[in-house]
Amino acid sequence: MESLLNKKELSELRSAHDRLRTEARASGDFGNFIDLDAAEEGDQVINIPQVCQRDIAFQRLLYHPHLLDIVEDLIGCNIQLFHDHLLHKPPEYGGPVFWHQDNQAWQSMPASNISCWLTFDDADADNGALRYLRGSHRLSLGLDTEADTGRLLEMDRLIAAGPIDTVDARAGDAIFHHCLTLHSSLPNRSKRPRRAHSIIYTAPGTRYGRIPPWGAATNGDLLPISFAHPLLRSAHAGWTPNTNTLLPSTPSLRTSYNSNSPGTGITHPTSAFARPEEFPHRP
Ligand SMILES: O=C(O)CCC(=O)C(=O)O
Repeated sequence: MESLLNKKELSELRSAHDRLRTEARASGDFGNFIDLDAAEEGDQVINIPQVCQRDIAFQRLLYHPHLLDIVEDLIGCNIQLFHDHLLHKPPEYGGPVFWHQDNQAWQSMPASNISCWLTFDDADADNGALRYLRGSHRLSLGLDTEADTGRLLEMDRLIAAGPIDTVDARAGDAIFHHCLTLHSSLPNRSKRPRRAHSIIYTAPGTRYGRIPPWGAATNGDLLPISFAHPLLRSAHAGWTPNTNTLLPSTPSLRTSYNSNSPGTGITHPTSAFARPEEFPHRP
């Protein structure tokens, strides 16, 4: 969707993005989404989870009416936050994100989660645009992966067959994708940043093979409504959204999204490959 954000919203979100990245660098608590196979030394895709609990601008964004209207068309009028996260490809050192299917990690049942990827800078083939395998949300791709790489079996064959769409987006645009859609992103070799953010929505009542975004693995549990996973829109009479008070932080905020240590959960297929400590922090 073009121009989902206006100039004021964009400027507020850019400032919040910059502030949270500065803080994350200082604390060292951030993830790195890069594809190690394709990355060059120093490559980074900075990832910070649950920014909606770290800055009121990101919390308000969850309730953006245009955004929720689109999500309502896609998954219905009861909408719960699965999680959100900030994604940043620094100029020249922004690495690629490998092809993956989000639901490989979440195993949501029914598989209906929707991601809204918003960019705060123009994104194109030079600075890390997203790529999609057209129609892949309709493929019955299994969840079996290669033991050593974590990549989905069959994925490489499907991608080679295409067609692949590289989606250019202007600052303030939003792209929506289904949790079964195969997607990846190009490296940022330009001198421009690629500041982005993703919100993942779910319908209350969905069950998960793995609890998001940082709990232990589950066995088909529901996702309780909580500070970290609030209801964003509801058909229930009298329900009102919380757009003015920052939700209390939860212990999960101390954990990088990329962590794959026991008990913290892996929440994104790319996260298993993240080892930020191996990468120097470049200016
Ligand atoms: O921002 C990127 O480059 C990757 C985003 C992604 O994989 C996602 O939002 O699921």
